[in-house]
Amino acid sequence: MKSLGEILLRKDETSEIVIGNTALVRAMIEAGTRVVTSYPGSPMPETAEAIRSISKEQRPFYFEFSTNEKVATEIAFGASVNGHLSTVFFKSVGLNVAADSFVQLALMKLKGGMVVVIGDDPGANSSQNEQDNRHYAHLSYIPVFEPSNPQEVYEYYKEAAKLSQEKEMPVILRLSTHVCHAKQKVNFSSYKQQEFDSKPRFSSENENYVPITSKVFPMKRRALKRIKDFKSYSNKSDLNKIIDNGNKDKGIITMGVPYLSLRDVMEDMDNKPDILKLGIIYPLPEDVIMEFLKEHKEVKILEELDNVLEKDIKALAFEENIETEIIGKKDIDDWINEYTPDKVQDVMSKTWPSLFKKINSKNHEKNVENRPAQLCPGCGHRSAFYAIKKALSEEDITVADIGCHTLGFLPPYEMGEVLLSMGHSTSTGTGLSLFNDSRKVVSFLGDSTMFHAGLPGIVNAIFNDHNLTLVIMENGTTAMTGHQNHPGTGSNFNEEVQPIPIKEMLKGFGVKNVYEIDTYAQTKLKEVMEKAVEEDGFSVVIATHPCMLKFTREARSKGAYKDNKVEIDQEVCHQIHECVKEFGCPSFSITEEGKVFVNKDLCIGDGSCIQTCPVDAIGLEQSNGGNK
Ligand SMILES: Cc1ncc(C[n+]2csc(CCOP(=O)(O)OP(=O)(O)O)c2C)c(N)n1
Ligand code: SF4
Ligand code: SF4
Repeated sequence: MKSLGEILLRKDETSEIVIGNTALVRAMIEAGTRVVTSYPGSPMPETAEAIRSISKEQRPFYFEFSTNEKVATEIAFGASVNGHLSTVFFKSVGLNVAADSFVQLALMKLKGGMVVVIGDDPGANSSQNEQDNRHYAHLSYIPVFEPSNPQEVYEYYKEAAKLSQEKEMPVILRLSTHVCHAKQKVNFSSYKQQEFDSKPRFSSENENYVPITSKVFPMKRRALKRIKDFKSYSNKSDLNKIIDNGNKDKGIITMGVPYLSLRDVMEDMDNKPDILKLGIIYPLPEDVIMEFLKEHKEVKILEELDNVLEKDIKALAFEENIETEIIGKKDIDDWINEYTPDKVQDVMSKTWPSLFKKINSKNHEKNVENRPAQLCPGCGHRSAFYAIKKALSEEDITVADIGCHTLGFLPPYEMGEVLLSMGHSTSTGTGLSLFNDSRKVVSFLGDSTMFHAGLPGIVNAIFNDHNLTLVIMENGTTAMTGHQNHPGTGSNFNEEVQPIPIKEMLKGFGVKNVYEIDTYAQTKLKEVMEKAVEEDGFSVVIATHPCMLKFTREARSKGAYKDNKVEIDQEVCHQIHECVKEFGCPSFSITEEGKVFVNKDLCIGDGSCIQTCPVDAIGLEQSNGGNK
């Protein structure tokens, strides 16, 4: 059996069952992409895993995880103006971080071409919002392609790359969670590996790359003209498809995942509406849309999240005096959550009740019980929250940030009462500390997030002499998105590098009170916290412990992890339940008689719970070679 790396590199025609994120990597290879950058975030991380499956020596392009999405975008931009086809990929909210540079891209002549792949997250499956990045298209004058399945991801990327190279402009490939993760047999073409050299191609002699003062206008004019010209491509493109069901009364204009769900919902219907499935959603194929509108009495615009298409199509119909009834979103619920088959059925039955009522009984989704998110057994963040909670008073204000440690806001810790965006916590905490003499402010920040967007807030707290305590939750990885390296870990995607030591860095910045302590040393951490919050000004506690999920996986794979378990000495246990109610390791549960029970399948035997028991009833299993 061939490895994923071998499949991705295979030069002849082949087909393989892959997820959208993997199909994307094959498309990058076939298109001759030269530089690829990213910052981790769902729904995109499997793209990097597929890239990792090809050894660095065999990888036909350069790849790196950059420190954040803006940096990643700028690197891809730089590579493109130097003549190399480049791609940056990141999650939905990553575009907000990249935006300051991203919105400039259309002004530039991108010699090598550049594809910006955005993983939107309708349903907020793993994001703090459901932002609809189609809005950025109008703002940035960048065309948007939207595939609905892995085969289309592969085809659309190649087409986007080709156009981007030809027209020397950026193109967005907008994916969404289910397109990234859906599995399908994808047909890959044969390809020839392109020859590259390292000859520098960048030249500012004949081209302006500095948009300042009046130089902005010709650049903007060119961006607008390119978008205008793109419309004729959009009108002719096969990426927009009509599914003619012979219904001249009713039609549906849709795209992406809603299209797939619609097909599912319409499977058993007799009088199916015609469908116009858009693959290019900006600039719209206006002629195709007008024709479709004219041919139908009523047209429903079926789109996930915001009414982006609806507004554009209604404006178009108004300008062209088209009398077709255009039906958009009916109520607020239509703006929320993924357009699964059940949701589409619901939305469509509000539009055409008689047509869609027949299938109302069809239950497309199985009800799966929601599993509450929780920190892993043995997670160092748990020990940190447990100890820090004991050091603070009820009055104190705690600010969360984004990462596994966000889960500290859940009971029993309830630490982290406000959350805005990645890296916000020091600055939000700073704002909370102003005109606030009686309540201490404590902000939490993950180590990866600190390098991503946390540093400006830290530098600001030093610069403006603010009064708060920052706890850096250092677990030596970007845990929440799948354990990617960051500048503090000592390796990047490709090789080992000098780690940036957080403590020394902060001291170098001029933070006077910096403490570093292993989170498993709970009593000591509590004391350090008590001291830090009493300091005047800005203090930092680096609460450090390796991510135990990563640590145990790696140690087990090397045969170097001793799988101990803890046990409860029922004769000693007073049923105080501190281990369950305050420490909250998921391995513990309480039986009906009040006895504490350890789930041995979950327990990793790290022993961080032992110190939480006031009567010393928890100990490592004797039979396993542990000791009390
Ligand atoms: C702008 C933005 N980019 C990416 C993400 C995805 N993301 C969520 S948490 C996280 C980093 C978590 O790492 P760290 O701060 O070290 O905390 P840990 O999960 O390791 O506790 C990332 C990259 C995001 N939410 N927002
Ligand atoms: S992945 Fe690591 S950091 Fe995240 S909860 Fe699990 S042990 Fe903790
Ligand atoms: S040793 Fe204690 S803290 Fe660690 S997993 Fe087992 S029960 Fe949980």
